[in-house]
Amino acid sequence: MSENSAAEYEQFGPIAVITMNNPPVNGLGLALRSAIVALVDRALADPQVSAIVLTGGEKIFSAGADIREFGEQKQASAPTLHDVIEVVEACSKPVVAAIAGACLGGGLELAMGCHFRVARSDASLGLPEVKLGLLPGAGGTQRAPRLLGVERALNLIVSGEPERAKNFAGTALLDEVVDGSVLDAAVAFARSVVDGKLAPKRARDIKIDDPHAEPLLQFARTTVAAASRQFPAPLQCVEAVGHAVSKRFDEGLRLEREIFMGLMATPESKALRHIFAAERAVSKLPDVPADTPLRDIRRVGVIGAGTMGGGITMTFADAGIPVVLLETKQEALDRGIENIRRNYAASMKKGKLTQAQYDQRLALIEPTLDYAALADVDLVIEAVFEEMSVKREVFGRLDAIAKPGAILASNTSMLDLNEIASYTKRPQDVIGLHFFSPANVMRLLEIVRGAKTAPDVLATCMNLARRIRKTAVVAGVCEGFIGNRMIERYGAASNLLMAQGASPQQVDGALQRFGLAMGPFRMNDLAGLDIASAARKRKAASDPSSQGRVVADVLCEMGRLGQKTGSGWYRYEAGKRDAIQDPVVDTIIEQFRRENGITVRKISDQEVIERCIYALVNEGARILEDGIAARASDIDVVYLSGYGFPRHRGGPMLYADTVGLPNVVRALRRFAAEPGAEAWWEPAPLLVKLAEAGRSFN
Ligand code: T1G
Repeated sequence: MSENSAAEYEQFGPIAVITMNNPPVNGLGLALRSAIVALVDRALADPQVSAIVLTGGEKIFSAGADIREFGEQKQASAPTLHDVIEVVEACSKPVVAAIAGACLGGGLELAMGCHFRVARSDASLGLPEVKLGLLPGAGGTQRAPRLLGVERALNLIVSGEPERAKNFAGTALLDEVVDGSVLDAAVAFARSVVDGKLAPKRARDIKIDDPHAEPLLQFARTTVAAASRQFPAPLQCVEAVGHAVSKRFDEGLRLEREIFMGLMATPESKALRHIFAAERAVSKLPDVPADTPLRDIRRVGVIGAGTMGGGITMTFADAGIPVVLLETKQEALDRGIENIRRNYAASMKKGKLTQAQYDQRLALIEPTLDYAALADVDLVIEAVFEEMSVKREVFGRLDAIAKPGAILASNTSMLDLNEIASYTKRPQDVIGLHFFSPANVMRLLEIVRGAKTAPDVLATCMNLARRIRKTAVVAGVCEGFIGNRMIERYGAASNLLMAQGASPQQVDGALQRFGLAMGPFRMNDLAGLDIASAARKRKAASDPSSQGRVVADVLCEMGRLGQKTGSGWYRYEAGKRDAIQDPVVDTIIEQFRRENGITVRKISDQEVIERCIYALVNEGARILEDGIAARASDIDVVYLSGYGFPRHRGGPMLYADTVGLPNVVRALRRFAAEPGAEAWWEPAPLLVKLAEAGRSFN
């Protein structure tokens, strides 16, 4: 066998086997592309070789183009993926793809360029480019319709969802679907091609003759356009498939390439590629080696059966992890269990859960009033009242009861984790696991590392987050960690805009058009105005310089706490969630402006966006300066998975990069220069430094 760094060559009689070898996923980077071409040429030049098998081995074929090359010269350097596929397809000797594991994007396009394809039944075949804001740019939109028919090709390309190889059995996409070694099967298949003197079959030669093609495409255009307003790629996918139907192959290929290059340059694709990389970077902790040994988490304890404790309990039960749920009073415990039961019953009613899954989850939950029941759990998460005296009592008891090596976690959203850790003799085992309500639904989990949290505790919780299907971001200890610390500035900015002349519905409307799932005032009504009001009062008691009485306090005093009381910033019809403008609130706002001598001014939607989003970005820069977040893209992940930030903008920090940091700095300086402006409008030093150096956050 001859070793080439990115691919290997081996001969079995008249069959040459080329095995791609570019860990971790055989990304089709320049080195691998060059190796494949060189080894196909070697097989062509060898008269002993009658056929070629191209494979990635028994674990993975290829995850497609090497995303790390995107935007770099390498991506366009010859041999491009197009060149490689052309070499394979034009090869005079039959080329058989042997597919196991992931065969995605450019990987499947390469396989479709081969003359025959043999796949293991459980292999995963897909064209996920649309999830990166792209389309299959190496012939996928032209070959897939020829091999699968227009309808199946459209579904595969527009959904971006992979399917098991067995689903393609009997189509021209796969010549054989096997169990066991796909390499043995492919070599045997190649021999049969040689013995049978079968000519190489080329997808490009298949004519599409589907009378339903046009109506299908028309239907796809309408449905896709409606479903993907903020993303150009899905509709372009349909157009490219349309070219496969109406144009000659090479013309269709050219048009596909044109569309692909256009999509590569869109901000939406840059945002989605950024998110792809960001969601993988979060688990990399500079000072925690990837091979840090993990503690075994087999059984978990949750203290507190309220909304958060119940949601956290469900999160572990959903992941099949046994949970001991502790409360201090029987009726609180019963209420907590009843809420969990009701939530699962509702999921069952919606068909999201079977009766068996319902029973299995409830069987995993052990309610108790006795701390001793936590003696042998591997991790305890407290979700008790947000009061330091209560945390102190709980952690003192945990320290005495929990077994050595158990991880003690607090779900606190605002309190100082280092102080909490100091109430135990094992601060190295203490960590923050900040879930977002409802905990069994929200993907975001902020993992708060204390000054003394041990690296293996951190690594264990990062790994656990994957098991409970959470997107975990590590935060340092500060008030509000990452998400809530930034949302506080965003809320203050929206309140300032409202006080100075923008109505709550103007602020919400502008931000919702920007792409936020919900504007700040509607979000306040959903969360409840009393929570923030109580936090403000607590802060004012200890820090007289903090923000004074605001309109929300007036609304609270009137009992307008938000959706839960039928009115807050908006009015709500019984049982409905539609936010209806309420003239009572307009009067209160006008009165507040008069009492505070505020001159009302006309405010543009652009200013609403700039003030609210740049307030987030500026605080994000400070969070980076303070070392609370390891990287800017972590902050983006927090906002995308926990605060409904629009994915087509990639997160607040990427959005700032897209706007251009000098423009962000200029706007912040304008806001800071206004009479009476809060000091935090001053652009953060890091932001200024990057802007002046012509650099970006990411
Ligand atoms: N290129 C480079 N690296 C990749 C990669 C890729 N395509 N896919 C994954 N990785 C890295 C990833 O960053 C991580 O790195 C490691 O592999 C494990 O990934 C012309 C242009 C294959 C199903 O969109 O869906 O082809 O963190 O954590 O959960 O038409 O990765 O270890 O340093 O996700 O087991 C189209 C994307 C490309 C497939 C494996 N292909 N990848 O999932 O591991 S565009 C995709 C995935 C294209 C052509 C176009 C998944 C996976 P690190 P992971 P996983």
